[in-house]
Amino acid sequence: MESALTARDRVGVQDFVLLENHTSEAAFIENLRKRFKENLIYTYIGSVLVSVNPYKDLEIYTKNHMERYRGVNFYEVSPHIYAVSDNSYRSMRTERKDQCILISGESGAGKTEASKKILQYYAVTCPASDQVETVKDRLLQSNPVLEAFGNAKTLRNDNSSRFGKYMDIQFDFKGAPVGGHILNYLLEKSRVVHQNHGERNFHIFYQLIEGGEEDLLRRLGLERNPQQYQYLVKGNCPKVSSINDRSDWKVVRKALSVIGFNEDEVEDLLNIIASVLHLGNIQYGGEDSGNAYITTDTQIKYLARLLGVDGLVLKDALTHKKIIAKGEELKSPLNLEQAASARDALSKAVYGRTFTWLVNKINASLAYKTYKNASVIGLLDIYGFEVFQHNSFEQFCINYCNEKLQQLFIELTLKSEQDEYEAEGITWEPVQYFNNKIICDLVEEKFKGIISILDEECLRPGDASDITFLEKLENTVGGHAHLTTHKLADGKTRKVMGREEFRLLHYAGEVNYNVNGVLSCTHSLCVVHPQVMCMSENRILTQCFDRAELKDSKRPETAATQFKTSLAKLMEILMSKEPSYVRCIKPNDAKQAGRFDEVLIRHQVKYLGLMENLRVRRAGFAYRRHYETFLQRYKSLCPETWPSWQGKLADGVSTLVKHLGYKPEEYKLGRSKIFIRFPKTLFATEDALETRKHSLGERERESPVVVQ
Ligand code: AD9
Ligand code: MG
Repeated sequence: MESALTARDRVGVQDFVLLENHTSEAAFIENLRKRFKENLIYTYIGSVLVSVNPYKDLEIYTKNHMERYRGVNFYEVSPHIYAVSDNSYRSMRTERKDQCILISGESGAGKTEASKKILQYYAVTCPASDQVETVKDRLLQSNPVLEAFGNAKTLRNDNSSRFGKYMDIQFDFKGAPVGGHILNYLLEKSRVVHQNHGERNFHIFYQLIEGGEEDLLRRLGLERNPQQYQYLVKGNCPKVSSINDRSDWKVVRKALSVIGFNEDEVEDLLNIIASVLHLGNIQYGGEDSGNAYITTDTQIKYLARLLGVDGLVLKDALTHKKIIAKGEELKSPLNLEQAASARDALSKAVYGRTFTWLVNKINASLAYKTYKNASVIGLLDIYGFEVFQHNSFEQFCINYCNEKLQQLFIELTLKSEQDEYEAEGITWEPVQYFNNKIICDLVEEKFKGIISILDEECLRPGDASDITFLEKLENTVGGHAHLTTHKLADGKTRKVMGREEFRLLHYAGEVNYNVNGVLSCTHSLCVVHPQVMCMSENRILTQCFDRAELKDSKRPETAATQFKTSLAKLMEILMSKEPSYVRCIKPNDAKQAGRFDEVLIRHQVKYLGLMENLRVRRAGFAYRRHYETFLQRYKSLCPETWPSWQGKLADGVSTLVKHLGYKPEEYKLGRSKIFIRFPKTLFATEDALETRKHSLGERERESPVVVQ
């Protein structure tokens, strides 16, 4: 394959390690800016891909582009998401090691688009057969379904993923994709019942209302007007210019059948979606302090039919709570506020569990029978670090997740560098870096960690409240270097912080978390809901609400602990694989093409740890190449190695670099690779190659640089 680099590709440097002034953040950003203006959205830091969202369709994802990257070495073509995809694929094939590609960045930075591009690359370039075609289709079609149920319009992104996703793509011994498996993390269930101004509920609700056929809507008792539904009006944003709910509905219906949902399952699924809307329209009467009663019987009628439950039992469940104490069931009426929150809790539980059911169902359809023999490439598309004006339990979990991923990143990047030098017999100086383990420990340590303290308060009977949790936090970890509350050591209070907040100093910066509602967020449902839902005739709900759960006398795990456990499992999965990284950057908050907001970008460069990443990469040897690849590329620059070298590869490389005038401190020869310390050395060699190509003109075309 001919070297595909053109003069345009060389705007700025295509690998940040080649920057003259590599410690300067300004130089880093200037390089990003220069390339972004030329629509060069991808740049490397060594093998890490930095990607800036162009907010416009670029002609760089065609089949021709895919072909250009297939089987080609990283540095021979311009940086691209396909290069990362191909590199992982080839490592998986040649080294027989499972891979993972970790995609990070803030909301709207392009993570989900990147993961879709990777999946498409494999679908197009990997070997195929009839059975494989079905799997490829299902893998691709799982996206519109998961996005319909798990994505929503937010202020930051019209198609924001409101859940974290890790997807394994499984390949057989021929390298064909034969299966997949998805793990989902922390769906933002609060969106089902409430949306901020300018935001929407999950796409599926609008798709059903806008796109659903007349008789379907009639059967579900729905009107073709989102404004009729309390759960859809909170954000005052029923329509989004970049979204066509009606055509998306068709896409989703088709995707459901490709994945293998039968008509009964689709019917049950839509019954649930409609039920959530009816639940939202349930209204209560009664005095503030008195017992609440339901005033909207039509909704109960629809709900009873769609969910296959007894209307009276449902009414009872929506106005009473049951507590099991010492084996006895106690039932007491709810007041207005409690009843409304019981209704919303039921909606969130039904939607959340249905989403998990959906993921399980997709997994069943992607299941590869002889999974144990498959090689795997995992894709992680998970929420980036979030800092809002008001940060709640959800932001706490999201940022904790990012803290863990950063830890993994530091450990693996440094570890792999170190391992490589060791394997090649090269000595090097270890690099100092900030290890954020201290923050991870603060969150997750047994007994003394924030989650443990939260659990304790959640499960403690009596007067436990959001504020007692905060007090306990102050008493237990108040002196920690990374945690502050409004109380100062001398008993005075900190003005800048609210009474209901605690502040964590994350690796990426400070975030104030409000504890208001944290206990109810982490609590599991009170027993009424599972009891009613277990009686449902809806076949999905009977799977989601298991009767066994009612009998289980153990205290349920809190949401925080569940999240911690699932993250620990994720870390284990990722640790067992060879990672590649895609760091996504959002260029502006207006979702506009061509706008490069420096302040916003500087902030992301900081919390993505890109400068630190570059420092680590530069501290050792900026470049390393297998002898064979190096020789193949540059052999024409030395008469003794051109047109071919007959001796040992290492000797050939040694002869070549001596001829090029490399000084001994500029490089080292390892067991199978040459290590070059300074980028400028390689840069000069690249320039020499370029000059030679130009001077050879036509002849060069006859004898192209062959890259393996
Ligand atoms: V969130 O954390 O899920 O809210 P993401 O996933 O990081 O976020 P997403 O991939 O959804 O962001 O990208 C946001 C929008 O940017 C997309 O809907 C596209 O309109 C746009 N985008 C992102 N990447 C590209 C790209 N490579 N080319 C063109 C892009 N447009
Ligand atoms: Mg996303």
